[in-house]
Order: sequence, then C-alpha cells, then structure tokens
Amino acid sequence: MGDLSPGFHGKPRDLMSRLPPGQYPTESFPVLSAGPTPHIPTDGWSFTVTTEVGESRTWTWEEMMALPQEEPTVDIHCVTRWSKFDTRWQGVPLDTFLDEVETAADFVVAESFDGYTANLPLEDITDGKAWLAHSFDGYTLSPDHGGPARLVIPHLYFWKSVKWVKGLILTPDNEPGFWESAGYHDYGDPWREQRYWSD
Ligand SMILES: Nc1nc2c(c(=O)[nH]1)N[C@H]1C(S)=C(S)[C@@H](COP(=O)(O)O)O[C@H]1N2
Ligand SMILES: [Mo]
Repeated sequence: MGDLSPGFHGKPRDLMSRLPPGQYPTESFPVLSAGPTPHIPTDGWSFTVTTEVGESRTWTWEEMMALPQEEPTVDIHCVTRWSKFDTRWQGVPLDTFLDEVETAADFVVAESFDGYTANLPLEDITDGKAWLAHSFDGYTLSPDHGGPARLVIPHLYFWKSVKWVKGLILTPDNEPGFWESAGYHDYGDPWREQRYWSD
C-alpha cells in the first residue's frame, strides 16, 4: 500500500475509489505470460480481422502506424489481484479496424502469435473501449509486455488484453479462449469480481 502516495494523482482516497474489490495497487509492472515470449519483428508483423463468413482485412506494421493514433491513460486490473493506475499507452482504437469489415457477429476471439486466445463480446471492444497498443509510457512496447503490439481493454481483467496479438476473429457464437476454457470467468468484469466460472 506504500504505492499510494499523495501527489501521484490526486488524493489516496480518490485512488482507492478506482480500485476494484480484492485488488491492491502497484507501481511496478509485473509480467504475466502463460508461455515463452515470442519475438516478432515488425516487418513480419500483421494484424488481421476475419469475419464470420471468412472475409478478412489485413494491416501491415506501416499501415497500422499510419492510422490515426490515440494515447489512452487507463487503470488496469490483473486477476492475480494487482492493479496499476494511470497506465499510458499509444495505439489505434479497435473501432478503426472493425469499421473496415462488415459483420453481424456478436463475439470476437482475439488471437496471439503464440496461440493464446481470449473471447470478448464485440460491444466490449467497440465505441472507444479498446486499443491495439504499440507503445507504453512513450516507449516502444517491450516483447515481455506484448510488443510489437497488444490489445488494451482496461474495463475487463487484463487477461483479455492479448499480448503479441495477430488478429481478431468475429464469431456468431461465444467461443471461450485460453483462460476462459481453464476456469476463468467468461466475461471478467473486475468491478463485479468475475474471476472464475463460479463467480
Ligand atoms: N498472448 C498472451 N497474452 C496475454 C497473456 C499471455 O499469457 N499470452 N497473459 C495475460 C494476462 S493474465 C495478463 S495479466 C496480461 C499481462 O500483461 P503484462 O505481462 O504486460 O503485465 O497479459 C494478458 N495477455
Ligand atoms: Mo492476469
């Protein structure tokens, strides 16, 4: 709790109101990866959105970097109970990619270069709620934190924010991802403490 120093961003009391139940604040940035860290060069990187009828749209690194950029500052919450306030990312809102495809799907599976997946309702990654991020705190995103690029979906537990993301697959039905198949909650709202299936 020593992390809660006044002057960091308002009063400690204000910060505590931003802390979901069962979480503790940290100023460090832990690394949580289920497997080894893949090292993907940007010239071998691409991002693909595939629709439920198999149509797809792909962006190269240069194309993605040329899109309008945003710099969200958000609080993030890991299911292992650490929360980190005011994390500053740079990237492209997922709306920008999804606007380029036609879909009637209600769900999406985010896929990583390492095989990791996470499922999400489509409405949870649209309307400015989620980003493809390539920088953190003004610096290129390091491989252990998901570089060259990762998802940032701050309103859900951070396991949904797929590192080394390579694409989004739109699906008519909900298809549980890596942790969602292994006992973690399907939706993962930190404010409702949706950690496990039984929550
Ligand atoms: N591809 C991939 N993405 C992943 C993970 C992973 O193991 N593989 N771990 C998830 C979990 S559980 C968390 S808390 C965050 C951790 O991000 P960090 O290592 O940058 O803190 O990434 C998420 N995204
Ligand atoms: Mo996590």
